[in-house]
Amino acid sequence: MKKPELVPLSEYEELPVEEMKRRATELYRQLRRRRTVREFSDRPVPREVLEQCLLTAGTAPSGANQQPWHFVVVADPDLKKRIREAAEAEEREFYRGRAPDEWLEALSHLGTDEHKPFLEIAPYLIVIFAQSHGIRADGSKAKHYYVTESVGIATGMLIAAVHNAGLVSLTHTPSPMGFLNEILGRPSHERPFLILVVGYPKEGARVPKITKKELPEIATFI
Ligand code: IYR
Repeated sequence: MKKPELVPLSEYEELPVEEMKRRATELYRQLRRRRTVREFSDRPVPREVLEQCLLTAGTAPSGANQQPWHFVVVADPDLKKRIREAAEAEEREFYRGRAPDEWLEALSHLGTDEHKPFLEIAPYLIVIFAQSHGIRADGSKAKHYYVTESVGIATGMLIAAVHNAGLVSLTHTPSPMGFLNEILGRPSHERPFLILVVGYPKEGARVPKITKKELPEIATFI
């Protein structure tokens, strides 16, 4: 067993209560403007912005700090085309029979179908992989804990970072996603978690008319 090594909490900054309230409200105002977008422009995005957003995602808490994620940033047109073709093949099956009617009904207000042009149009696809285990220096396997929770938190932080940078994103989950391991050459202990499509919205892009639940519906103070 390793002995914990503790250091001072030097980065923490306490805020005056008024400032705390202002900042809490300001972040809500910013994040409620985020929308999932499906109509992308092909305008290029500086790679450096993505690097910063990925560093932000990488600050997420994770089970035993094992950071069980890997982000593959796909900009290569040929790879994007292969991903689109494979995703659309799965999605055709999904929309034409694999999905139960109840699922298709729940989705119907979004207007999605098996066509995924954004996978080729958007400048970046960030394919997020969840690692069931890590590999120690001696080559042995180190089991990872709370992998889905950890990768979900990091993905949420990535989505917020991309929005904060003035870009839009789409969480895309073709099912199943095993083809991503093959196309991107990732090992079998890495499970594709989702594809985050990132870029600028197409001019005149439209989004579904949806609302978010009010506070009493999503939270209980007791
Ligand atoms: N993966 C499909 C279907 C889909 C499922 C859910 I739940 C969504 O919120 C949106 C789409 C697709 O990407 O079209």
